[in-house]
Amino acid sequence: MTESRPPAPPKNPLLLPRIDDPLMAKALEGPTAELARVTRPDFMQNPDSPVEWSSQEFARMEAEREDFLDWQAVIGQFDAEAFLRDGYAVFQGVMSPGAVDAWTAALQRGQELNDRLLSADWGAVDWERLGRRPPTATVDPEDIRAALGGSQLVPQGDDESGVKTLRQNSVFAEYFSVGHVAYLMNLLTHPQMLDLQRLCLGSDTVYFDHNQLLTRAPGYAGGGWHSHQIGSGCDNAEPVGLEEYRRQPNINLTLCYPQGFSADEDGGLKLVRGSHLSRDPAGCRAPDDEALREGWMRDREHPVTGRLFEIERLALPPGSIVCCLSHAAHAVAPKAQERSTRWCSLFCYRKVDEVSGIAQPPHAVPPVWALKAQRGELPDALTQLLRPSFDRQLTAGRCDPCEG
Ligand SMILES: O=C(O)CCC(=O)C(=O)O
Ligand SMILES: [Fe+2]
Repeated sequence: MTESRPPAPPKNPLLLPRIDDPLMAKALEGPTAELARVTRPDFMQNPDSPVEWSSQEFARMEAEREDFLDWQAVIGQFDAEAFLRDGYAVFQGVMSPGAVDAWTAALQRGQELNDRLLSADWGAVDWERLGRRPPTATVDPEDIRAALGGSQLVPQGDDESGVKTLRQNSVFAEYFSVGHVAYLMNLLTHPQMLDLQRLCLGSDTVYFDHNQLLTRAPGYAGGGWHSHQIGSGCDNAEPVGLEEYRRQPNINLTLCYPQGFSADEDGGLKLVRGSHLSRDPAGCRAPDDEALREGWMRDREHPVTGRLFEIERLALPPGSIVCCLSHAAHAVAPKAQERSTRWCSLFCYRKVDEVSGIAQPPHAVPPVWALKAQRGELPDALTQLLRPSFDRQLTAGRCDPCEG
């Protein structure tokens, strides 16, 4: 076998100075409607998916839109100083009752679509029009079975079986779920969502970074401790003071739990106050609580309050949201077999680097959406949010979200 394994497709192809791969170049040349069609194979049975919407459908979405947050409750529970100092803010029960129901239904629908792709014959995908040769391997059926009903479970070491291609193009509904389910698309550009981002990031201009379904089904083994990079030279760097930290191109992980969760064996979120200030995504990793306490957390204290680092296991009522800065240490509790699925939607936005004025490229905008935005085919608010996925001036020539 002389053929090399296919690398993952580039993250932000429109930011590249040129595209060397002829198949990829061809996929990005044609009408966006054609590429959109390829990302929704017939077996998905989702003809109304937002990636195929016309401007009328976006207009209808905006006209019919209702508040999804009790804004007074949001403001009442938010303390900007504490958010910056602790790295996260918890908003309990702030969704409107209508939003709790609509959001839950939207996540169930997204999961159903994700499972549909998992169960399908990927030979029916038009790989060449997605910009690559058809895969030479398939995912082990046992791995497929184990991934059904949950998120982030399909193995994706390389792109031999095409998983990364399907992920980056949001053929999987769990990645860029807003492109599959109308209610989620409505939230992406919703004025209240953008106000929440401005409130947390302390910036009038905010950009989209990535969006996922985070479904944790009964039997989920739990997610280890980690934090996420923001790029721009701010990762794995020396700690800085609060004001300097605020000026970084921070990412606000907005974790939305329409049905909430309890603290024990329920797929709940765990966090460590003040851990973001260490700016250490490379070092801040552990498979479980014990390992984090014995390892990374040991002898570390909150640099502002002086309190020893502690693991906080959240318990949230329905309609709750957690906003968390990317560098904050977080993990997910296991989900016991007898409990019901934990539903969550992740919406991430970021600000520009206040010192350099540079916007970092996004972690995950599917090429078809970047292309639509670049060609002026989307509503203004959405084009603006997606601008760092195609505007080389704004990103100062950077292509990678984690570039320094
Ligand atoms: O499932 C969760 O609550 C958080 C997941 C997470 O940390 C991630 O997707 O990076
Ligand atoms: Fe995470």
